[in-house]
Amino acid sequence: MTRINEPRELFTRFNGNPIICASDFPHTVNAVFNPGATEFEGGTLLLLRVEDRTGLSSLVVATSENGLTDWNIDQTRGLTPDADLVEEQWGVEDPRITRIGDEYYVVYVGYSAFGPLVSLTKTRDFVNWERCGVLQPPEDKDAALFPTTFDDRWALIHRPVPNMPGLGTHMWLSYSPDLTYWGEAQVLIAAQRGSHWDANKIGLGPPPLLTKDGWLICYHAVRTTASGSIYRVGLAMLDRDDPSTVIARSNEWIFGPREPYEQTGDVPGVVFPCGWILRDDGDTVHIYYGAADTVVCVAETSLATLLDHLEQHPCKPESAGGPLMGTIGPP
Ligand code: BMA
Repeated sequence: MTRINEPRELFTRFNGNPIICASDFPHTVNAVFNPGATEFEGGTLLLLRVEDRTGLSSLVVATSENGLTDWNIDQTRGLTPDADLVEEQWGVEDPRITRIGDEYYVVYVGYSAFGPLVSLTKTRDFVNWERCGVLQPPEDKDAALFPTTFDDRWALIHRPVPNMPGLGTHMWLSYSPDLTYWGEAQVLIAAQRGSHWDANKIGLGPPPLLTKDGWLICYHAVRTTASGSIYRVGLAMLDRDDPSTVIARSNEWIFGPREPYEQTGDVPGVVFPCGWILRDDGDTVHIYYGAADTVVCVAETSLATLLDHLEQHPCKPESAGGPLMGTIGPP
C-alpha cells in the first residue's frame, strides 16, 4: 500500500532499525544515539553517545562484522568524561571520527560548565585515548576534521552559535598548522532564510567524504514548526583542493524523520547522522544516525545517486554558501 505523503528519499532504511537501543545495555541507560562511525579491524565500529539516567553522556564502542546486525557493545572501550576537565563536566557527545594514518581522530562536543564546545581526542584502538584539548570555545558544535591537510594546514568544519538572536547559526571553516592553534575562520555554508528547509540553523553531519567531484558534505538543518523542531539532512560539495569553496549545495532535504522510531522519543522528529562509511565497492554508503535522540539507526544509499542528486537539484548560486552569499544579517 502506498503511504500518503511518502517522500521519494535517497536512502533506504535498514529494516532491522533501530540497530541499538537503551535496552541493549546491562545497566540503566536513558538513550543511545548520534554515533560516529568508521571501519576498524575489518568490521564497522560505532562510537555511540550513551546518555545515562543522570543526563550525562559518554562514548561507548559497538562493533559489527557487516555494519548492520549482531552489534557487540563493548563498554570497556570508549571515552568517559573526565571529571577533572571543566570542558567535560557535563559529559561528552556527538563524536565524528576521521581516520588519519593509523590513528582515529575523534572530534566531539564537550559539555562544559561554560557551554558546549569542540574537543579533539585521538586513539589507535578505542581503548587508549590521547586528549588534544579544546579546538573551539563555547558555544560550538557539529565539528569534524578533514583527513588531509591543505597547504600544510588542517581544516575543521564547525558550528559556532552567535550570542545575538536572529543572526542564524552557520557552518564555519577554520585552519590550523598543528591541530592546536586555529585561525582563518570563515563562514563555509550559511543557513538560508525564510521558508527554506535549511533556514536559520544548520550544522555538519558526518565528516567530509572525498569523492571524484570533491568533498561531499552532509549537513543537518533545524526547521521550527508550531509543534516543535524537525531535523533533516541535505548535501553540499566542496572543492577538493580548496575546501572553502562551495561547488554545489542541494536545494532540497534528502533524508528526514518519517518512521515511528524517528517520530517518537526524547526529541521527536530528529534524524541526526554523525558517521557514514563508503564501502569497498566504492558506491554503497551506510549512514549511521540517532533517531529522536533515543536510538541508533542505519540507512543505505549509493554515492553515485547522491552525486547525481546534487547535480539535479542545485541551489540558486546566491544561496550556495560562502561568506558573500548575503544571507547573514538580521532577518
Ligand atoms: C543538537 C545536538 C544533538 C541533538 C539534536 C536534537 O543541537 O544537541 O545532540 O541530537 O540537537 O536534539
